[in-house]
Amino acid sequence: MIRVAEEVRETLAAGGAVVALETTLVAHGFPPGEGVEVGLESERQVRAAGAVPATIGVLDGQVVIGLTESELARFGPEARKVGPRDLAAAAVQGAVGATTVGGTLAAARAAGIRFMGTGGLGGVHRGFPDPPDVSADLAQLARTPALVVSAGVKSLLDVPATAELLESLGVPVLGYRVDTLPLFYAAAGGPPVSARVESPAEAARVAEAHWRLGGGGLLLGRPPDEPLDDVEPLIEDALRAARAEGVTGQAVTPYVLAYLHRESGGRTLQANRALVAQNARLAGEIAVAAA
Ligand code: PSU
Ligand code: MN
Repeated sequence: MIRVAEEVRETLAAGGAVVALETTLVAHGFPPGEGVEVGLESERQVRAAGAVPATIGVLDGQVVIGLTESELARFGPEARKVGPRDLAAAAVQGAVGATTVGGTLAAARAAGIRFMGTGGLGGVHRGFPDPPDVSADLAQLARTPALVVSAGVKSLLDVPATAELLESLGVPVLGYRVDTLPLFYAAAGGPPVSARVESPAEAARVAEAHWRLGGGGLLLGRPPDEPLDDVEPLIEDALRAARAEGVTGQAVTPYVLAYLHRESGGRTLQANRALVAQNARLAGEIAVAAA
């Protein structure tokens, strides 16, 4: 049921550097067609760092670890959004399953991959909605020995609540050359990190030590190189629109991202593309340092 691409399998067997990449942002985080470009650019960044990319998704009854380019092209807006709980059903039912950070981590753990790059981690949604909405990314990260590089937590969430929950779950929140967790588009203003690291090698050493101590996942926040500091009012508009239209659950994040991409005249789209690539690059550098 799990298919690991030959290059990924051989690299892992030799103790080499492999970086897991997700497919939810490919299918649901960008306008149709553009997501695939973002996914391919992430793979190029991982390779430029000297590591092997393993883009993960569910296809033709299998959890595929290391999608080919033509397979990745099948992850469009009609793909199912697949968190940790959805992997098995998506595989058995032959769905095209775009894995979230949590879904990707669950599959990566099965293959022994320890590093991942993404845009922003999911977390606690704002306003404590009824029913409450907390991304499965958090629980899966807590139980998976892997380091995820992201631009922090997506700022459409309740970021302080998410940071508190990460602490409760025992997940180290590292800052890459910063003392506070980046806010996805914005670089500053987030909660303090639990430790700051200055280099890929230091991040790798902290992760290895955490795992030797029996720990699970770690989050490493890398601020975007060209942050946007004025998106918050638009985020509030987007969340209001989502509520007014009755958008809930798994649909909220894609709805809000699409709203922002549209209403910002493409500025958030450009920023999101860039930060995903930057995070993939850094995840590759850390995987190489660890190897
Ligand atoms: N990063 C992005 N765009 C995205 C995501 C991350 O730049 O679309 C996705 C990830 O797959 C993450 C998901 O796991 O958003 C969180 O969705 P939810 O809040 O429904 O768990
Ligand atoms: Mn949710």
